[in-house]
Amino acid sequence: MDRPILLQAIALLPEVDRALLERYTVHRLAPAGAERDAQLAQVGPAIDGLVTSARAGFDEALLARLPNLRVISSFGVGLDVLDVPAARRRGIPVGYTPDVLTDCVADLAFGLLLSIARRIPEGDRYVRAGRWVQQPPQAFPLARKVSGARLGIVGLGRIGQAIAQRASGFAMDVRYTGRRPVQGATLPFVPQLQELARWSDFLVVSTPGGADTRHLIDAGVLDALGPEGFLVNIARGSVVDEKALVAALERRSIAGAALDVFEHEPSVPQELLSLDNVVLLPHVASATHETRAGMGQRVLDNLAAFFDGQPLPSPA
Ligand code: 8YV
Repeated sequence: MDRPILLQAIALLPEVDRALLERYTVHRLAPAGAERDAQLAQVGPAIDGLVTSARAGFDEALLARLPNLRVISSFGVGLDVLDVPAARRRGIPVGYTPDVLTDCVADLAFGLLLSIARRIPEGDRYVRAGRWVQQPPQAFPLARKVSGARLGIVGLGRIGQAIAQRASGFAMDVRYTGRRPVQGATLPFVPQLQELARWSDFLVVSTPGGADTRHLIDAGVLDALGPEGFLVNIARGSVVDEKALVAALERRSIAGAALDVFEHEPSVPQELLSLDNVVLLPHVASATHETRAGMGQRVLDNLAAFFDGQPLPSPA
């Protein structure tokens, strides 16, 4: 059989890129503009498979340039920038990488929660700046206890459930909201997000992104969370109305926020950079050697299954 021809929208791990080259002929997608246009005019009709990611995604316009495309394999669990319905209309299966990143994302949610509650990055800055040894001494402020606190989870999917599991180790009282109660879940379901926010000491966002959840966390939810409440977001920046969040943090109408994701990555609002009651990370929830290797393997497995005539192990 001829080597299948792939279009690769984004560089993955070096070992995954090497594995792709071993089995396939790979074209790296050129930067948007005239160069990409020329590339797609030339190789578009020959492409069998598209390799992309939860960040690079794909849209209908790109699919239109790939008239013989047969499979798509995406690195990541998020589908918000992948036009899966457009692929479905053409009967093109889309593979993605759920499960393998659940633990790391849930771990980081907890890392963020502990960081903001216990002022860990703030304490680190305090020690480095020499304020601990300063004369007269400058007291480090007291923090918020995590064990036994109330945790509200917005979206009890795979990742939300893994966060709840970790919370049980901290003897936290956990409730959740979502579109509907999750079958088999024993945690209390709170239908109204604002009601959950009002109840919560920590509100963790673990919903998918996309149009359905855009600005779900708005000024009303933040008001309900209140001056003692903390927001943690490991989902998508789009789920939080960032302007409302900045306003709430500046007014101290919520206690703090710990964020791995932002509305317009990689740009982070200037106001957040100067606040002490926030912890900011550069979208790294899945970024460990182990998990990224697992995600890369899933990208390869989805492609290999397709070209071997098998169903995709992780179809979207
Ligand atoms: C990745 C993610 O950082 O899987 C996702 O949806 O957001 C992260 O795991 C990234 O999107 C991979 O490209």
